Amino acid sequence: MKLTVSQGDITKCKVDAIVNAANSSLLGGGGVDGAIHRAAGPELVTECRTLNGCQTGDAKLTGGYRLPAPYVIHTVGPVWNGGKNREPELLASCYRRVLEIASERALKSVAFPNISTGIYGFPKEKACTIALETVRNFGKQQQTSVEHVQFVCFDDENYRLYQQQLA
Ligand code: AR6
Repeated sequence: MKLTVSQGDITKCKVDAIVNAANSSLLGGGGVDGAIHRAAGPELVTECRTLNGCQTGDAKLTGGYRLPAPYVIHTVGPVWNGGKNREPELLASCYRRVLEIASERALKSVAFPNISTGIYGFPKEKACTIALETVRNFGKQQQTSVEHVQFVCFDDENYRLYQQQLA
């Protein structure tokens, strides 16, 4: 499994699935969630309404509609609340569940945003370490169709952290 980092807008990524940092309603919101829903078009929320939401740490797949990516895997990161409410464990679970679902669907390429590090306030450096460790371990331990995982950073701080920690 190859891991790469880039900076930009995840809605432009031509991969098998982009990941959405959603909330438990799966009905849209701000940040990357808002950008994905705007770019995918209204059919996305129509499909999301049939899913009955999603728990923190879990993930669900939909079509990508008007996005270049044919699928979106929506995951719900934890809200940072000091770190003693299982936030690290729940964030790791998001990355694992996405890769499990991608593997079930035989997908080869997945692009992740920096889950929970915006509106949900997870410290960026800790989140970066968890993301890279969890994805690397998954690649080593599980049989998976996923050959390429891209971390798409939006802000400069995350981009710098991912470049440092991946090196
Ligand atoms: N492409 C890639 N990354 C982006 C984009 C984009 N177009 N836009 C923002 N980011 P956030 P969260 C980055 O707040 O913290 C929503 O309202 C951003 O710089 O989108 O998991 C949901 O509905 C940050 O690094 O998600 C939830 O209610 C990262 O994406 C809540 O926000 C995540 O920031 C989820 O909060």
